[in-house]
Amino acid sequence: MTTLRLILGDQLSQDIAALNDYEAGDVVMGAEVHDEATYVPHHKQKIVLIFSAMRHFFAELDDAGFATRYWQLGAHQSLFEAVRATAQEVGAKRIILTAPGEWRLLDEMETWSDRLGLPVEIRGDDRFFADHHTFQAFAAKRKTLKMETFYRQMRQETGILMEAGEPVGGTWNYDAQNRKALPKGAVIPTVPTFTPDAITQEVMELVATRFCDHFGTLATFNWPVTRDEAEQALDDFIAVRLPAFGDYQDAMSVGEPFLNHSLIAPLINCGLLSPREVCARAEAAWRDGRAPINAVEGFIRQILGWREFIRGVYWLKMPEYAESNALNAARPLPDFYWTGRTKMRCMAQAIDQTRDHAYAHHIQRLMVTGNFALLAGIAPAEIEAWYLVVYADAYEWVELPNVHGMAIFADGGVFASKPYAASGSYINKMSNYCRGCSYDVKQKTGDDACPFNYLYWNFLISNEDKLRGNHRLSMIYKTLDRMDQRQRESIVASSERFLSHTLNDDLAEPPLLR
Ligand code: FAD
Ligand code: DLZ
Ligand code: SF4
Repeated sequence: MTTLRLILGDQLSQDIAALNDYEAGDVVMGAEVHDEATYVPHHKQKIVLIFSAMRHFFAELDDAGFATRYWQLGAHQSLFEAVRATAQEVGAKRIILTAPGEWRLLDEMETWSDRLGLPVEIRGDDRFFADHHTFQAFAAKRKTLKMETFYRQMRQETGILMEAGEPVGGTWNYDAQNRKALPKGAVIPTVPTFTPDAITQEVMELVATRFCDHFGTLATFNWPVTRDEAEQALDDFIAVRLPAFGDYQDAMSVGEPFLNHSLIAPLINCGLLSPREVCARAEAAWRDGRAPINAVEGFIRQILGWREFIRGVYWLKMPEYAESNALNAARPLPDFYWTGRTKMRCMAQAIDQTRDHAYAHHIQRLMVTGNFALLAGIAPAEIEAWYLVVYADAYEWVELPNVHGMAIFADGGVFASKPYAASGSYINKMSNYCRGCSYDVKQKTGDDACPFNYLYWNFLISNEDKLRGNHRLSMIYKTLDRMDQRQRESIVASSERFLSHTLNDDLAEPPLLR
Protein backbone atom coordinates (compact mmCIF):
# COMPACT_ATOMS: atom_id res chain seq x y z
CA MET A 1 0.00 0.00 0.00
CA THR A 2 1.57 3.30 -1.07
CA THR A 3 1.52 6.02 1.57
CA LEU A 4 2.03 9.60 0.41
CA ARG A 5 3.80 11.76 2.99
CA LEU A 6 3.54 15.53 2.61
CA ILE A 7 6.26 17.88 3.86
CA LEU A 8 5.42 21.60 3.98
CA GLY A 9 7.87 24.43 3.42
CA ASP A 10 8.23 25.00 7.18
CA GLN A 11 8.66 21.31 8.06
CA LEU A 12 12.12 20.71 6.60
CA SER A 13 13.44 18.19 9.10
CA GLN A 14 14.06 14.46 8.71
CA ASP A 15 12.77 14.04 12.29
CA ILE A 16 9.34 15.40 11.39
CA ALA A 17 6.33 13.34 12.58
CA ALA A 18 5.11 12.61 9.00
CA LEU A 19 8.34 10.70 8.26
CA ASN A 20 8.52 8.70 11.52
CA ASP A 21 7.44 5.35 10.12
CA TYR A 22 8.49 5.81 6.50
CA GLU A 23 8.95 2.49 4.75
CA ALA A 24 10.00 1.29 1.30
CA GLY A 25 7.24 1.94 -1.26
CA ASP A 26 6.14 5.21 0.38
CA VAL A 27 6.59 8.54 -1.41
CA VAL A 28 7.55 11.83 0.26
CA MET A 29 6.26 14.90 -1.56
CA GLY A 30 6.79 18.65 -1.42
CA ALA A 31 5.49 21.43 -3.63
CA GLU A 32 6.27 25.07 -4.27
CA VAL A 33 2.82 26.51 -4.88
CA HIS A 34 1.56 29.92 -5.84
CA ASP A 35 -1.14 30.06 -3.13
CA GLU A 36 1.35 29.64 -0.25
CA ALA A 37 3.75 32.14 -1.77
CA THR A 38 1.04 34.79 -2.10
CA TYR A 39 -1.62 34.31 0.63
CA VAL A 40 0.21 37.35 1.87
CA PRO A 41 2.85 38.90 -0.41
CA HIS A 42 5.82 37.62 1.61
CA HIS A 43 9.15 39.43 1.63
CA LYS A 44 11.19 38.23 -1.36
CA GLN A 45 13.90 36.87 0.96
CA LYS A 46 11.39 34.69 2.80
CA ILE A 47 10.25 33.05 -0.43
CA VAL A 48 13.84 32.47 -1.53
CA LEU A 49 14.68 30.98 1.87
CA ILE A 50 11.70 28.60 1.82
CA PHE A 51 11.97 27.50 -1.83
CA SER A 52 15.75 27.08 -1.73
CA ALA A 53 15.62 25.24 1.62
CA MET A 54 12.84 22.99 0.21
CA ARG A 55 14.89 22.16 -2.90
CA HIS A 56 17.99 21.39 -0.83
CA PHE A 57 15.98 19.35 1.68
CA PHE A 58 14.38 17.16 -0.99
CA ALA A 59 17.80 16.60 -2.58
CA GLU A 60 19.03 15.46 0.86
CA LEU A 61 16.03 13.13 1.20
CA ASP A 62 16.93 11.60 -2.19
CA ASP A 63 20.52 11.10 -1.04
CA ALA A 64 19.29 9.49 2.18
CA GLY A 65 17.30 6.92 0.18
CA PHE A 66 13.74 8.26 0.46
CA ALA A 67 11.52 8.04 -2.62
CA THR A 68 10.43 11.63 -3.34
CA ARG A 69 8.24 13.69 -5.64
CA TYR A 70 9.04 17.40 -5.70
CA TRP A 71 7.14 20.06 -7.65
CA GLN A 72 8.79 23.37 -8.53
CA LEU A 73 6.71 26.54 -8.79
CA GLY A 74 4.31 26.55 -11.72
CA ALA A 75 3.15 22.93 -11.64
CA HIS A 76 0.33 23.46 -9.14
CA GLN A 77 -1.60 26.43 -7.80
CA SER A 78 -2.35 25.04 -4.33
CA LEU A 79 -1.14 22.38 -1.92
CA PHE A 80 -4.41 20.51 -2.36
CA GLU A 81 -3.97 20.32 -6.13
CA ALA A 82 -0.37 19.18 -5.74
CA VAL A 83 -1.41 16.45 -3.29
CA ARG A 84 -4.30 15.29 -5.47
CA ALA A 85 -2.08 15.06 -8.57
CA THR A 86 0.69 13.23 -6.71
CA ALA A 87 -1.71 10.83 -5.02
CA GLN A 88 -3.09 9.87 -8.46
CA GLU A 89 0.37 9.62 -10.00
CA VAL A 90 1.75 7.26 -7.34
CA GLY A 91 -1.52 5.42 -6.62
CA ALA A 92 -1.54 6.49 -2.96
CA LYS A 93 -3.91 4.68 -0.63
CA ARG A 94 -3.49 7.13 2.23
CA ILE A 95 -1.84 10.44 3.05
CA ILE A 96 0.15 11.34 6.13
CA LEU A 97 1.18 14.85 7.09
CA THR A 98 2.34 16.85 10.07
CA ALA A 99 -0.13 19.46 11.31
CA PRO A 100 0.54 22.83 9.67
CA GLY A 101 1.52 25.83 11.80
CA GLU A 102 -1.37 28.00 10.65
CA TRP A 103 -5.03 27.66 11.47
CA ARG A 104 -6.23 28.55 7.92
CA LEU A 105 -4.32 25.61 6.47
CA LEU A 106 -5.37 23.08 9.12
CA ASP A 107 -8.98 24.13 8.58
CA GLU A 108 -8.58 23.44 4.87
CA MET A 109 -6.66 20.18 5.30
CA GLU A 110 -9.46 18.80 7.45
CA THR A 111 -11.60 18.78 4.26
CA TRP A 112 -9.00 16.90 2.21
CA SER A 113 -10.00 13.36 3.10
CA ASP A 114 -13.56 13.87 1.80
CA ARG A 115 -12.38 15.73 -1.28
CA LEU A 116 -9.71 13.14 -2.13
CA GLY A 117 -11.67 10.07 -1.12
CA LEU A 118 -8.60 8.88 0.82
CA PRO A 119 -7.72 8.66 4.51
CA VAL A 120 -5.64 11.70 5.57
CA GLU A 121 -3.76 11.38 8.86
CA ILE A 122 -2.72 14.70 10.43
CA ARG A 123 -0.05 14.15 13.07
CA GLY A 124 0.83 16.53 15.91
CA ASP A 125 3.97 18.60 15.33
CA ASP A 126 6.33 17.22 17.97
CA ARG A 127 9.14 19.63 17.12
CA PHE A 128 7.62 21.79 19.87
CA PHE A 129 8.30 21.02 23.54
CA ALA A 130 4.62 21.35 24.50
CA ASP A 131 1.72 19.74 22.65
CA HIS A 132 -1.71 21.39 22.50
CA HIS A 133 -2.99 19.25 25.36
CA THR A 134 -0.20 20.46 27.70
CA PHE A 135 -0.99 24.10 26.99
CA GLN A 136 -4.75 23.60 27.27
CA ALA A 137 -4.27 21.92 30.67
CA PHE A 138 -2.04 24.81 31.78
CA ALA A 139 -4.59 27.39 30.59
CA ALA A 140 -7.62 25.58 32.01
CA LYS A 141 -6.35 25.99 35.56
CA ARG A 142 -5.76 29.73 35.27
CA LYS A 143 -7.67 33.00 35.00
CA THR A 144 -4.75 34.84 33.44
CA LEU A 145 -2.09 33.40 31.17
CA LYS A 146 1.44 34.31 32.27
CA MET A 147 4.47 33.36 30.21
CA GLU A 148 6.66 33.17 33.33
CA THR A 149 4.43 30.54 35.00
CA PHE A 150 4.34 28.44 31.83
CA TYR A 151 8.10 28.83 31.36
CA ARG A 152 8.81 27.52 34.87
CA GLN A 153 6.55 24.55 34.21
CA MET A 154 8.49 23.88 30.99
CA ARG A 155 11.83 24.12 32.81
CA GLN A 156 10.59 21.55 35.33
CA GLU A 157 9.15 19.24 32.68
CA THR A 158 12.23 19.31 30.46
CA GLY A 159 14.94 19.61 33.14
CA ILE A 160 16.58 22.37 31.09
CA LEU A 161 18.74 24.62 33.33
CA MET A 162 17.58 22.64 36.37
CA GLU A 163 19.51 20.85 39.11
CA ALA A 164 17.82 18.63 41.70
CA GLY A 165 14.44 20.16 40.84
CA GLU A 166 15.69 23.75 41.34
CA PRO A 167 16.66 26.37 38.75
CA VAL A 168 20.43 26.54 38.28
CA GLY A 169 21.97 29.53 40.02
CA GLY A 170 18.98 29.65 42.39
CA THR A 171 16.97 32.07 40.20
CA TRP A 172 14.44 31.32 37.47
CA ASN A 173 14.82 34.55 35.53
CA TYR A 174 17.76 36.90 34.94
CA ASP A 175 15.77 39.49 32.99
CA ALA A 176 16.84 42.35 35.26
CA GLN A 177 20.44 41.81 34.03
CA ASN A 178 19.36 41.89 30.38
CA ARG A 179 18.55 45.53 29.75
CA LYS A 180 21.84 47.28 29.03
CA ALA A 181 22.25 49.86 26.29
CA LEU A 182 25.28 49.38 24.08
CA PRO A 183 28.31 51.21 25.55
CA LYS A 184 30.07 53.81 23.39
CA GLY A 185 32.76 52.23 21.22
CA ALA A 186 31.43 48.69 21.74
CA VAL A 187 32.76 46.22 19.18
CA ILE A 188 29.78 44.76 17.36
CA PRO A 189 30.14 41.02 16.65
CA THR A 190 29.95 39.92 13.03
CA VAL A 191 27.48 37.46 11.56
CA PRO A 192 28.64 34.71 9.17
CA THR A 193 28.19 35.00 5.42
CA PHE A 194 26.33 32.39 3.40
CA THR A 195 27.06 32.73 -0.30
CA PRO A 196 24.11 31.65 -2.50
CA ASP A 197 24.92 28.41 -4.37
CA ALA A 198 23.55 27.53 -7.83
CA ILE A 199 20.20 26.35 -6.40
CA THR A 200 19.69 29.52 -4.37
CA GLN A 201 20.73 31.69 -7.32
CA GLU A 202 18.17 29.97 -9.53
CA VAL A 203 15.47 30.55 -6.90
CA MET A 204 16.54 34.19 -6.54
CA GLU A 205 16.03 34.69 -10.28
CA LEU A 206 12.63 32.98 -10.09
CA VAL A 207 11.51 35.17 -7.18
CA ALA A 208 12.87 38.35 -8.75
CA THR A 209 10.78 37.60 -11.84
CA ARG A 210 7.60 36.05 -10.41
CA PHE A 211 7.29 38.11 -7.23
CA CYS A 212 8.89 41.36 -8.36
CA ASP A 213 6.14 43.44 -6.73
CA HIS A 214 6.72 41.90 -3.28
CA PHE A 215 8.45 43.93 -0.55
CA GLY A 216 12.18 43.54 0.06
CA THR A 217 15.68 43.58 -1.36
CA LEU A 218 17.18 40.35 -2.70
CA ALA A 219 20.78 41.45 -3.23
CA THR A 220 21.47 41.27 0.52
CA PHE A 221 20.12 37.70 0.93
CA ASN A 222 22.28 35.92 3.52
CA TRP A 223 20.13 33.17 5.09
CA PRO A 224 21.34 29.60 5.55
CA VAL A 225 19.32 27.27 3.29
CA THR A 226 20.62 23.82 4.28
CA ARG A 227 20.87 21.87 7.51
CA ASP A 228 24.71 22.20 7.35
CA GLU A 229 24.56 25.96 6.96
CA ALA A 230 21.99 26.25 9.74
CA GLU A 231 24.33 24.29 12.03
CA GLN A 232 27.17 26.66 11.10
CA ALA A 233 24.94 29.63 11.95
CA LEU A 234 24.09 28.10 15.33
CA ASP A 235 27.77 27.25 16.07
CA ASP A 236 28.75 30.82 15.26
CA PHE A 237 26.05 32.33 17.46
CA ILE A 238 26.94 30.10 20.44
CA ALA A 239 30.65 30.91 20.13
CA VAL A 240 30.52 34.59 19.18
CA ARG A 241 27.27 36.34 20.13
CA LEU A 242 25.66 34.27 22.91
CA PRO A 243 28.07 35.36 25.70
CA ALA A 244 26.82 38.97 25.59
CA PHE A 245 23.31 38.12 24.31
CA GLY A 246 21.79 38.77 27.74
CA ASP A 247 23.49 42.11 28.29
CA TYR A 248 22.45 43.64 24.97
CA GLN A 249 19.21 41.80 24.27
CA ASP A 250 17.19 45.05 24.37
CA ALA A 251 19.80 47.41 22.87
CA MET A 252 19.45 49.13 19.47
CA SER A 253 22.13 50.91 17.45
CA VAL A 254 22.20 52.91 14.19
CA GLY A 255 23.25 50.77 11.21
CA GLU A 256 23.57 47.61 13.34
CA PRO A 257 20.65 45.33 12.56
CA PHE A 258 21.84 42.18 14.37
CA LEU A 259 23.95 43.01 17.48
CA ASN A 260 24.09 39.86 19.64
CA HIS A 261 20.93 38.24 18.36
CA SER A 262 20.94 34.69 17.05
CA LEU A 263 19.08 35.15 13.70
CA ILE A 264 17.80 31.62 14.09
CA ALA A 265 14.03 32.18 14.21
CA PRO A 266 13.65 31.67 10.42
CA LEU A 267 15.71 28.48 10.73
CA ILE A 268 13.84 26.96 13.67
CA ASN A 269 10.51 27.97 12.21
CA CYS A 270 11.17 26.25 8.87
CA GLY A 271 12.64 23.11 10.42
CA LEU A 272 16.37 23.46 9.65
CA LEU A 273 17.12 23.66 13.39
CA SER A 274 15.18 22.09 16.24
CA PRO A 275 14.33 24.07 19.37
CA ARG A 276 15.58 21.14 21.49
CA GLU A 277 19.07 21.15 19.96
CA VAL A 278 19.27 24.96 20.15
CA CYS A 279 18.44 24.96 23.89
CA ALA A 280 20.81 22.03 24.52
CA ARG A 281 23.67 23.83 22.77
CA ALA A 282 23.07 27.02 24.76
CA GLU A 283 22.86 25.12 28.06
CA ALA A 284 26.09 23.25 27.25
CA ALA A 285 27.84 26.59 26.65
CA TRP A 286 26.92 27.69 30.18
CA ARG A 287 27.87 24.33 31.75
CA ASP A 288 31.29 24.47 29.99
CA GLY A 289 31.86 28.05 31.15
CA ARG A 290 31.66 29.53 27.63
CA ALA A 291 28.69 31.83 28.33
CA PRO A 292 27.30 33.41 31.51
CA ILE A 293 23.98 32.40 33.02
CA ASN A 294 22.19 35.71 32.31
CA ALA A 295 22.88 35.18 28.58
CA VAL A 296 21.98 31.50 28.48
CA GLU A 297 18.88 31.71 30.67
CA GLY A 298 17.71 34.82 28.77
CA PHE A 299 18.16 33.04 25.44
CA ILE A 300 16.57 29.75 26.51
CA ARG A 301 13.61 31.68 28.01
CA GLN A 302 12.89 33.09 24.54
CA ILE A 303 12.62 29.62 23.03
CA LEU A 304 11.41 27.33 25.82
CA GLY A 305 9.26 30.10 27.31
CA TRP A 306 8.06 32.71 24.84
CA ARG A 307 8.04 30.67 21.65
CA GLU A 308 6.12 27.77 23.18
CA PHE A 309 3.78 30.06 25.12
CA ILE A 310 2.93 32.18 22.06
CA ARG A 311 2.11 29.06 20.05
CA GLY A 312 -0.05 27.81 22.90
CA VAL A 313 -2.04 31.06 22.96
CA TYR A 314 -2.51 30.91 19.17
CA TRP A 315 -4.01 27.42 19.13
CA LEU A 316 -6.01 28.03 22.30
CA LYS A 317 -7.68 31.16 20.95
CA MET A 318 -7.94 30.76 17.18
CA PRO A 319 -9.89 31.51 15.05
CA GLU A 320 -11.76 34.14 17.12
CA TYR A 321 -8.50 35.61 18.43
CA ALA A 322 -7.70 37.50 15.23
CA GLU A 323 -11.08 39.26 15.26
CA SER A 324 -10.80 41.18 18.55
CA ASN A 325 -10.05 44.90 18.53
CA ALA A 326 -10.14 45.90 22.20
CA LEU A 327 -8.94 49.46 21.60
CA ASN A 328 -11.09 50.02 18.48
CA ALA A 329 -7.98 50.92 16.49
CA ALA A 330 -8.90 51.84 12.90
CA ARG A 331 -6.18 53.98 11.30
CA PRO A 332 -4.82 52.75 7.95
CA LEU A 333 -1.17 51.66 7.91
CA PRO A 334 0.99 54.67 6.93
CA ASP A 335 2.85 54.25 3.68
CA PHE A 336 6.24 54.71 5.37
CA TYR A 337 5.97 51.19 6.83
CA TRP A 338 6.75 50.10 3.25
CA THR A 339 9.11 52.84 2.12
CA GLY A 340 11.01 53.68 5.31
CA ARG A 341 10.63 57.32 4.33
CA THR A 342 9.90 58.99 7.65
CA LYS A 343 11.85 61.51 9.66
CA MET A 344 11.43 59.35 12.76
CA ARG A 345 14.90 57.86 12.71
CA CYS A 346 14.06 54.87 14.89
CA MET A 347 11.24 53.88 12.53
CA ALA A 348 13.35 54.47 9.41
CA GLN A 349 16.16 52.31 10.84
CA ALA A 350 13.84 49.43 11.75
CA ILE A 351 12.01 49.55 8.41
CA ASP A 352 15.14 49.94 6.24
CA GLN A 353 16.79 46.90 7.80
CA THR A 354 13.53 44.97 7.50
CA ARG A 355 13.49 45.67 3.77
CA ASP A 356 17.19 44.78 3.40
CA HIS A 357 17.36 41.70 5.66
CA ALA A 358 13.76 40.56 6.34
CA TYR A 359 14.87 40.97 9.94
CA ALA A 360 14.48 43.23 12.95
CA HIS A 361 15.11 42.10 16.49
CA HIS A 362 12.51 41.80 19.21
CA ILE A 363 12.81 45.27 20.74
CA GLN A 364 12.67 46.95 17.34
CA ARG A 365 9.50 44.98 16.52
CA LEU A 366 7.93 45.60 19.92
CA MET A 367 9.09 49.03 21.05
CA VAL A 368 9.61 50.82 17.74
CA THR A 369 7.31 49.67 14.90
CA GLY A 370 4.86 47.93 17.26
CA ASN A 371 4.82 50.75 19.79
CA PHE A 372 4.16 53.28 17.03
CA ALA A 373 1.26 51.18 15.69
CA LEU A 374 -0.19 50.97 19.21
CA LEU A 375 0.15 54.70 19.93
CA ALA A 376 -1.14 55.74 16.50
CA GLY A 377 -4.07 53.29 16.67
CA ILE A 378 -3.28 51.38 13.46
CA ALA A 379 -6.03 48.88 12.58
CA PRO A 380 -5.03 45.40 13.85
CA ALA A 381 -5.58 43.65 10.51
CA GLU A 382 -3.36 46.17 8.68
CA ILE A 383 -0.39 46.06 11.04
CA GLU A 384 -0.69 42.27 11.43
CA ALA A 385 -0.59 41.81 7.67
CA TRP A 386 2.55 43.96 7.59
CA TYR A 387 4.35 41.83 10.19
CA LEU A 388 3.32 38.63 8.41
CA VAL A 389 4.72 39.94 5.12
CA VAL A 390 8.02 41.48 6.13
CA TYR A 391 9.95 39.00 8.30
CA ALA A 392 11.74 35.83 7.17
CA ASP A 393 10.52 34.12 10.36
CA ALA A 394 6.86 35.18 10.03
CA TYR A 395 4.16 32.52 10.30
CA GLU A 396 0.77 33.37 11.68
CA TRP A 397 1.07 31.05 14.75
CA VAL A 398 3.94 33.17 16.05
CA GLU A 399 3.34 36.54 14.39
CA LEU A 400 -0.30 36.97 15.43
CA PRO A 401 -0.09 36.69 19.25
CA ASN A 402 3.10 38.73 19.22
CA VAL A 403 1.45 41.55 17.29
CA HIS A 404 -2.20 41.30 18.29
CA GLY A 405 -1.57 40.50 21.95
CA MET A 406 1.88 41.79 22.83
CA ALA A 407 2.50 44.81 20.60
CA ILE A 408 -0.93 46.38 20.06
CA PHE A 409 -3.05 44.96 22.92
CA ALA A 410 -5.90 44.24 20.51
CA ASP A 411 -6.87 41.16 22.56
CA GLY A 412 -7.51 43.36 25.61
CA GLY A 413 -4.86 41.57 27.68
CA VAL A 414 -5.12 37.81 27.14
CA PHE A 415 -1.51 37.50 28.29
CA ALA A 416 -0.03 41.03 28.52
CA SER A 417 -1.02 42.68 31.79
CA LYS A 418 -0.80 46.14 30.20
CA PRO A 419 -0.05 47.63 26.79
CA TYR A 420 3.67 47.91 25.96
CA ALA A 421 3.28 51.66 25.34
CA ALA A 422 6.37 53.85 25.70
CA SER A 423 7.43 57.40 24.97
CA GLY A 424 10.60 58.44 23.14
CA SER A 425 12.64 58.30 26.35
CA TYR A 426 12.58 54.47 26.31
CA ILE A 427 13.94 54.42 22.74
CA ASN A 428 16.51 57.06 23.69
CA LYS A 429 17.65 55.02 26.69
CA MET A 430 18.06 51.80 24.71
CA SER A 431 19.53 53.20 21.46
CA ASN A 432 21.52 55.95 19.81
CA TYR A 433 18.75 56.62 17.29
CA CYS A 434 17.60 59.90 18.79
CA ARG A 435 20.93 61.68 18.46
CA GLY A 436 20.65 62.06 14.70
CA CYS A 437 16.87 62.33 14.49
CA SER A 438 15.02 65.30 12.99
CA TYR A 439 12.81 65.30 16.09
CA ASP A 440 13.85 66.27 19.59
CA VAL A 441 13.35 63.50 22.12
CA LYS A 442 13.51 66.00 24.98
CA GLN A 443 10.56 68.07 23.73
CA LYS A 444 7.14 66.90 24.82
CA THR A 445 4.85 68.72 22.39
CA GLY A 446 5.03 70.89 19.27
CA ASP A 447 6.18 70.29 15.71
CA ASP A 448 9.79 69.53 16.66
CA ALA A 449 8.97 67.20 19.54
CA CYS A 450 9.46 63.44 19.25
CA PRO A 451 6.07 62.07 18.10
CA PHE A 452 6.37 59.13 20.50
CA ASN A 453 6.25 61.63 23.41
CA TYR A 454 2.89 63.25 22.76
CA LEU A 455 1.39 60.16 21.10
CA TYR A 456 2.14 58.22 24.29
CA TRP A 457 0.06 60.56 26.48
CA ASN A 458 -2.55 60.97 23.77
CA PHE A 459 -2.92 57.18 23.70
CA LEU A 460 -3.56 57.13 27.46
CA ILE A 461 -6.04 60.01 27.16
CA SER A 462 -7.97 58.61 24.23
CA ASN A 463 -8.17 55.09 25.73
CA GLU A 464 -8.84 56.28 29.27
CA ASP A 465 -12.23 54.54 29.50
CA LYS A 466 -10.62 51.18 28.72
CA LEU A 467 -7.28 51.51 30.50
CA ARG A 468 -7.71 53.60 33.64
CA GLY A 469 -9.03 50.59 35.57
CA ASN A 470 -5.80 48.61 34.86
CA HIS A 471 -3.94 48.61 38.17
CA ARG A 472 -0.56 48.42 36.40
CA LEU A 473 -1.32 51.81 34.83
CA SER A 474 -2.50 53.53 37.98
CA MET A 475 0.78 55.45 38.56
CA ILE A 476 0.77 56.66 34.95
CA TYR A 477 -2.81 57.86 35.20
CA LYS A 478 -1.90 59.66 38.45
CA THR A 479 0.84 61.50 36.52
CA LEU A 480 -1.68 62.34 33.81
CA ASP A 481 -4.09 63.64 36.45
CA ARG A 482 -1.40 66.02 37.70
CA MET A 483 -1.03 67.62 34.24
CA ASP A 484 -2.75 70.97 33.85
CA GLN A 485 -5.40 71.51 31.21
CA ARG A 486 -2.99 73.39 28.89
CA GLN A 487 -0.53 70.53 28.86
CA ARG A 488 -3.27 68.05 28.00
CA GLU A 489 -4.59 70.29 25.25
CA SER A 490 -1.15 70.69 23.83
CA ILE A 491 -0.65 66.89 23.77
CA VAL A 492 -3.96 66.35 22.01
CA ALA A 493 -3.34 69.19 19.52
CA SER A 494 0.18 67.95 18.66
CA SER A 495 -1.15 64.43 18.23
CA GLU A 496 -4.05 65.49 16.04
CA ARG A 497 -1.75 67.57 13.87
CA PHE A 498 0.74 64.74 13.51
CA LEU A 499 -1.81 62.01 12.89
CA SER A 500 -3.94 63.92 10.43
CA HIS A 501 -1.22 65.80 8.52
CA THR A 502 2.40 64.97 9.24
CA LEU A 503 1.94 61.17 9.33
CA ASN A 504 1.80 60.79 5.58
CA ASP A 505 3.71 63.91 4.58
CA ASP A 506 6.63 63.46 6.94
CA LEU A 507 8.83 62.14 4.18
CA ALA A 508 12.52 61.84 4.73
CA GLU A 509 15.01 61.49 1.92
CA PRO A 510 14.86 58.19 -0.01
CA PRO A 511 16.86 55.52 1.87
CA LEU A 512 19.95 55.75 -0.34
CA LEU A 513 20.46 59.42 0.53
CA ARG A 514 20.04 58.95 4.27
P1 FAD B 1 16.78 36.14 19.30
O1 FAD B 1 16.65 37.47 19.90
O2 FAD B 1 18.13 35.61 19.10
O3 FAD B 1 15.93 35.13 20.22
C1 FAD B 1 16.11 33.72 20.18
C2 FAD B 1 14.88 32.98 19.74
O4 FAD B 1 13.85 33.08 20.68
C3 FAD B 1 14.27 33.45 18.43
O5 FAD B 1 14.97 32.93 17.35
C4 FAD B 1 12.85 32.93 18.53
O6 FAD B 1 12.78 31.60 18.08
C5 FAD B 1 12.58 32.95 20.03
N1 FAD B 1 11.75 34.09 20.43
C6 FAD B 1 12.16 35.22 21.03
N2 FAD B 1 11.10 36.00 21.34
C7 FAD B 1 10.01 35.34 20.92
C8 FAD B 1 8.62 35.64 20.94
N3 FAD B 1 8.14 36.75 21.48
N4 FAD B 1 7.79 34.77 20.35
C9 FAD B 1 8.25 33.63 19.80
N5 FAD B 1 9.54 33.29 19.76
C10 FAD B 1 10.41 34.14 20.32
N6 FAD B 1 9.06 35.66 16.01
C11 FAD B 1 8.92 34.81 14.98
O7 FAD B 1 9.58 33.76 14.98
N7 FAD B 1 8.09 35.07 13.94
C12 FAD B 1 7.35 36.21 13.89
O8 FAD B 1 6.59 36.42 12.94
C13 FAD B 1 7.47 37.15 14.96
N8 FAD B 1 6.78 38.32 14.95
C14 FAD B 1 6.92 39.19 16.00
C15 FAD B 1 6.19 40.38 15.99
C16 FAD B 1 6.28 41.26 17.05
C17 FAD B 1 5.46 42.53 17.08
C18 FAD B 1 7.12 40.96 18.13
C19 FAD B 1 7.20 41.88 19.31
C20 FAD B 1 7.87 39.80 18.14
C21 FAD B 1 7.78 38.90 17.08
N9 FAD B 1 8.53 37.71 17.06
C22 FAD B 1 8.37 36.84 16.02
C23 FAD B 1 9.40 37.34 18.19
C24 FAD B 1 10.86 37.83 18.05
O9 FAD B 1 10.88 39.21 17.81
C25 FAD B 1 11.62 37.09 16.97
O10 FAD B 1 11.51 35.69 17.19
C26 FAD B 1 13.10 37.44 16.98
O11 FAD B 1 13.25 38.82 16.82
C27 FAD B 1 13.82 36.68 15.88
O12 FAD B 1 15.17 37.07 15.84
P2 FAD B 1 16.32 36.14 16.43
O13 FAD B 1 16.19 34.78 15.87
O14 FAD B 1 17.61 36.86 16.22
O15 FAD B 1 15.93 36.10 17.96
C1 DLZ C 1 5.82 30.23 3.59
C2 DLZ C 1 5.68 29.23 2.50
C3 DLZ C 1 5.87 29.62 1.17
C4 DLZ C 1 6.30 31.00 0.80
N1 DLZ C 1 5.71 28.76 0.17
C5 DLZ C 1 5.39 27.47 0.44
C6 DLZ C 1 5.21 26.53 -0.59
O1 DLZ C 1 5.27 26.84 -1.77
N2 DLZ C 1 4.93 25.24 -0.26
C7 DLZ C 1 4.79 24.85 1.03
O2 DLZ C 1 4.58 23.65 1.29
N3 DLZ C 1 4.92 25.73 2.04
C8 DLZ C 1 5.22 27.03 1.77
N4 DLZ C 1 5.35 27.92 2.76
C9 DLZ C 1 5.08 27.48 4.16
C10 DLZ C 1 3.57 27.37 4.41
O3 DLZ C 1 2.95 28.61 4.10
C11 DLZ C 1 3.35 26.95 5.85
O4 DLZ C 1 3.47 25.56 5.91
C12 DLZ C 1 2.03 27.37 6.40
O5 DLZ C 1 1.97 28.76 6.45
C13 DLZ C 1 1.77 26.78 7.78
O6 DLZ C 1 2.70 27.22 8.73
FE1 SF4 D 1 12.43 57.95 17.41
FE2 SF4 D 1 11.65 60.09 18.77
FE3 SF4 D 1 14.13 59.21 19.03
FE4 SF4 D 1 13.34 60.35 16.75
S1 SF4 D 1 13.48 61.33 18.74
S2 SF4 D 1 14.55 58.47 16.97
S3 SF4 D 1 11.23 59.67 16.61
S4 SF4 D 1 12.28 58.12 19.63
